[in-house]
Amino acid sequence: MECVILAAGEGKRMRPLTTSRPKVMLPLANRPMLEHLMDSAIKAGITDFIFVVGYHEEAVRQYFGDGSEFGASIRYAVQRSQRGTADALNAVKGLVSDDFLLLNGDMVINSEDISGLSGAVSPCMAVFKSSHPQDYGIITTEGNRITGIFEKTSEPKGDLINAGAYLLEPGIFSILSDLELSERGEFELTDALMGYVRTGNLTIYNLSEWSDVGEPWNLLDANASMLENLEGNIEGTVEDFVVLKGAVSLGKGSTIRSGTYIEGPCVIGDNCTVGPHAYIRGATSIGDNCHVGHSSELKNSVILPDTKIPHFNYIGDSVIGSKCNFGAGSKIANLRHDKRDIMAGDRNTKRRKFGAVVGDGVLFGINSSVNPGTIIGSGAAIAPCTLVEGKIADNTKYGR
Ligand code: TTP
Repeated sequence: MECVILAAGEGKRMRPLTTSRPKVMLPLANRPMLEHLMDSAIKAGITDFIFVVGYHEEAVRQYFGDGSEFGASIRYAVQRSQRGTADALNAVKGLVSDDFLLLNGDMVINSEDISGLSGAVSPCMAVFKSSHPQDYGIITTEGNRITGIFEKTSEPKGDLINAGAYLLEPGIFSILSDLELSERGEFELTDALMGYVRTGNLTIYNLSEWSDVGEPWNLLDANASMLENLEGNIEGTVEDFVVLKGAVSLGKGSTIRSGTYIEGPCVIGDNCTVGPHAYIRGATSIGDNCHVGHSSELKNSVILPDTKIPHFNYIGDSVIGSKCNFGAGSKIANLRHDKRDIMAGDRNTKRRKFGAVVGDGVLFGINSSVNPGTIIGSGAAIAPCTLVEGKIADNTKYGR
């Protein structure tokens, strides 16, 4: 069976992390989220993929190639402008001739569920019982048949959400061409499925676990869930007087220097230097070529490659882009004094602990302090001793 993965979206909610890369290439446990999804499908016995690419498509093509390095075969279809999920699926018209799986590229789903969904009767939608259905499109059912599909609303009619994974038949392509733009100006796959709903033909498959990765703070939960199964593996050098607790993975050419204390799960990429005297707490992923130096503490964070956190820094519950430099003593706070949920602009992260989202190439002057929920655009430069808060545009000089 072929598996179509939608990976063309712009990922606006993930900005600034998606300024220079597609959302599906953002790392969980140091590997692109799309690779984890493909791995789950491969474990379910699926080896033929069609990736629908568009926004920064070169990054996906370069990393995955024809799929042979991953034990898979990958073909590509291109969605030139991002006009919605139905439009993205339409890009594979003529490429599939039998029932096929369709997966959104920005989610975590396990291989047992992919296997179960691929064995269902098409057309079928994977659904997940959510404790916060108001954040998603939901469905109503009678038995295992879908009776309604509804957009996100503050008063959802149920708790079964559309998980963005389907088993479909090629007949769907004739429906796609007749769709009209939705209220938010997109061609929506859910509109295409309404015909099946009206005839009572669309069934559900209940997922055992699922998470979507649409907002920057979702990366922290998805990263932590990937690291739950981490097996410790040390390929680099660990100097004397280093304490490693829990699962720690260290890449080739990396060194953990004396006095460092790491509580896994923690994955450290290739060619990194950690310490002396650094403290890293789980669940943290540190990309290749990073430096975490003396008296720097990291906790529950995702750090993209080539970032330097060299002296007396604290970073908690944050997502940090690549090629950033933290001046000595610069820190990111992750908890409000009143312990309320951290807001990132007008978006509620629904987390009591959240630090910041930092784009690529951000430079922090010494002793700068970042408030919880701050979003710092790529290429921003923060002046020394500055209090940083709110949303900072790309390439801004912030502070005096
Ligand atoms: P969305 O999360 O709805 O859209 P997005 O990824 O562009 O993100 P944002 O809302 O933050 O801008 O997309 C769900 C999936 O569908 C995701 O895997 C990307 C994919 N997609 C496309 O391939 N093409 C599109 O035109 C859209 C809108 C989404």
